[in-house]
Amino acid sequence: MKTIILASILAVAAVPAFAQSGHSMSGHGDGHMAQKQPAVAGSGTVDAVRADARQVKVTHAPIKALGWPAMTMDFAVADGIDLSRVKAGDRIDFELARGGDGIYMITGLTRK
Ligand SMILES: [Cu+2]
Repeated sequence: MKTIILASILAVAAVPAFAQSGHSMSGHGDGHMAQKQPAVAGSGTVDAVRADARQVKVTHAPIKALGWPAMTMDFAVADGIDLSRVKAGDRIDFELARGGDGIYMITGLTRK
């Protein structure tokens, strides 16, 4: 009995690991991978900048491409975007793309 229980635990543990390695390869076509979507444009006003956390809080206009209404939310910001040049109150245009975790992050940012 002990052997069977151990074997089933190993099987459960092995499945996510296998799925992870599959996800690092492109083109497996199971439909939920969205990294290849084009970037989505948005605009809004910066409410807060947390450069150390690579995050900005933005009140953005509706983003029709995503079906998002206007709202205030936190975004992660891609490496390479200089947050020292962005401050609360700035009006910005930005681009969003999904990160590896599937969550939209800011991959392009320009002040108006
Ligand atoms: Cu939003």
